[in-house]
Amino acid sequence: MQPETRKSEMTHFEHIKEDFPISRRKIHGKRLVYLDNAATTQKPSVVLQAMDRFYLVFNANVHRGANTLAEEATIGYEQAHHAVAKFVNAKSWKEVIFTKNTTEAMNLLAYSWGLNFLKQGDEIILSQLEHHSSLVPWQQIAKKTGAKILYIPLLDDGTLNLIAYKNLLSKNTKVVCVAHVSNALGTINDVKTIAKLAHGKNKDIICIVDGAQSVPHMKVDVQDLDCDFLVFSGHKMLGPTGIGCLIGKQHLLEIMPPFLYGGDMISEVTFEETTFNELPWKFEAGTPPIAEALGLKAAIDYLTNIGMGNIQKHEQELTRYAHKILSEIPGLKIFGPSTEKKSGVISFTLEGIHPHDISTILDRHGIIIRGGHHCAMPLMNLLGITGTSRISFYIYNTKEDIDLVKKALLDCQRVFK
Ligand code: C6P
Repeated sequence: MQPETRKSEMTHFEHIKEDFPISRRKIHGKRLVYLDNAATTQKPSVVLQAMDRFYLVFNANVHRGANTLAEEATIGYEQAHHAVAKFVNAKSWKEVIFTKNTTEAMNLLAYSWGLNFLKQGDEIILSQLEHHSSLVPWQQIAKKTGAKILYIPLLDDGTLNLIAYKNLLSKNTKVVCVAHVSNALGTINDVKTIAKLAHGKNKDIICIVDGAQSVPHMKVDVQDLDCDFLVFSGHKMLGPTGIGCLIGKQHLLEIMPPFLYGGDMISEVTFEETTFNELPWKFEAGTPPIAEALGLKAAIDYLTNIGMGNIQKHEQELTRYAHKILSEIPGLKIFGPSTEKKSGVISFTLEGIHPHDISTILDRHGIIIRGGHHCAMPLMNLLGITGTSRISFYIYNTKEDIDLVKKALLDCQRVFK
């Protein structure tokens, strides 16, 4: 089904699976039920075709040659920046920098902004919900600069304690970095208020939003959030692996030194000196992910055509249904907040059965989920557990998928009785 036909039947999500070739796949003879979308999503034909078309029709390097192929590749690559800018309402496409993924975007910030602008006694505020891709780079930069990390505590209901956060803000605060949505609990954090409180304290505090689990699932508007930086990954939003985004306010990107050095990020080089290229190329050294950028643009067009509001509504409905259905299983405990405060991520434990065993049994039913610490080990320690089982939804999931999960979990209990 072509995405153009979708607009008139926008909320008819049951047909969306047809756009995804992998949905015809069988696992152990059962139809594939893919519920590990927080890890990575499946790809629709339009994304695969956009990447194929690049290699089949106009494969060339960008910015490097006055020839038809290079011109077409360059135009396509730049259009992808424009598409991302529009998708998250960045002020300019120059504020869009392509990285490898969220992790690389966060490292770029930590090494370029953190290492150069932080000093002994400065404070970085993270939350107890953060993914290792925020925790680890900022811990390393804190060690190198003598800055201190403070954590916004988690409340019993799985949301962040914003009163405690307010009290953590001080004249020493230089960075606030929080995930918009927790990949481990599904909590939607009020990053707009978090940024507003920080900037109210001191307009120069750098507010970073980790949008890895929000940008694919809801409308995210960087100007509305008034965050200084937003990071996310293409592969979690129907796009290919190998491309992620850093969105940053232009005046901040202008004063930051490059993270990687080499070709394409320069303006002029002598044997002694180098001047750097303008934004965004200053931060995109070497041959960039061209096919991946075209794939990401196709994914954005596809998502936009469905409508981010419709996608969020669909996932909310699935989340409410899953809470109801899974809560009927004896010994099953769901972690994280109530359904109004969470996105389509459901983390749970099943009494007496290890998450890895649950993943294995569900796989035999054709159901792909994730079990473990979800790259949030400090959070798991705080909760007094080693890990959870996690199902995470996207546009192609249905209530029937959730019914199948319930059936498989009951089977798990029979196996481990
Ligand atoms: N989470 C999961 O939950 P990368 O690997 O760079 O594309 O994304 C890193 C990342 C950063 N922040 C959040 C909130 C995330 O959820 C993730 C990735 C995956 O299954 C892998 S642990």
